Amino acid sequence: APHEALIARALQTAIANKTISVHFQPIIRLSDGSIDGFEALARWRHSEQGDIPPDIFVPIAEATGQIVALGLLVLEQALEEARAWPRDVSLSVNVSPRQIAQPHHATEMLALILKSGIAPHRLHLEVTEGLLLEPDQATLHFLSRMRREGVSFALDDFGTGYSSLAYLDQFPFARIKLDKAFAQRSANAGRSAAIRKAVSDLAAALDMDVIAEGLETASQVADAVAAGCEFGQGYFFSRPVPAAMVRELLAHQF
Ligand code: G
Ligand code: G
Ligand code: MN
Ligand code: NA
Repeated sequence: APHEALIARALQTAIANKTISVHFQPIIRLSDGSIDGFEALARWRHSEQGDIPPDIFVPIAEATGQIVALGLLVLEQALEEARAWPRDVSLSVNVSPRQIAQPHHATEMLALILKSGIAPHRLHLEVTEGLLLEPDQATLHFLSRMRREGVSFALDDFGTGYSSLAYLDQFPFARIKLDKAFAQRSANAGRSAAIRKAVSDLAAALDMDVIAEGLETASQVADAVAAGCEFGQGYFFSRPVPAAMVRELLAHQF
């Protein structure tokens, strides 16, 4: 569509000029309300169009291949910000399957990590479904190389696709991010509670932690705790915030 072509062209400029910024949303340890880390989320404020949401520009960047440069830019900026955080605070960054399938992408990411001085074990790469559907050599190489360097992986939006269990069988994710759809109480509260509990038990059996996403209310937090989820994320704790506000969140905790 011509609209998408225009956005792709503007995005090219934004990436080149590094006018994409990064916001951060805390990931909370549900046992004590402390902050485990922050997920980096790309933000684009266009000089004329105003905020363009990632739901719009990320899929376009994926379609055009710009996601590779965009992903590296987001990683670089997020790592730069994380340098100011306490050393035990983790950083989660989203990566698209298209990035990972890129030859030499591991080398490029590792160069940024090294340059930042951030310990690789503090970094969690969030990947969504599609990644391991038909993994090619480049993808498998990326995953094993990054893991060897100490980087962790989280399976994002878990439960919304059709083959999530196959991914869990093929690759040792450290974390599962239970999609926000499962935070909402459905018409039958007992059923949604059973699903949360089953995912949490599955994760425990596979030695993975669960992050309950999209927690907006105290009762949703209570439900996640009851299911045995270690971590939570959502508007109840905080919306994604500009980098400058991370310090305040760390001072305040939950
Ligand atoms: O930021 P928001 O909460 O609106 O995110 C919307 C979608 O865009 C989510 O699916 C999120 O994973 C994705 N997204 C945000 N930032 C990035 C990014 O830096 N890289 C990738 N691949 N996806 C991102
Ligand atoms: O797909 P991914 O999980 O990477 O993206 C996170 C997305 O979820 C972002 O768009 C973020 O703004 C959004 N988000 C974070 N917390 C909440 C929440 O509590 N409720 C809803 N509806 N969306 C949330
Ligand atoms: Mn994510
Ligand atoms: Na998610």
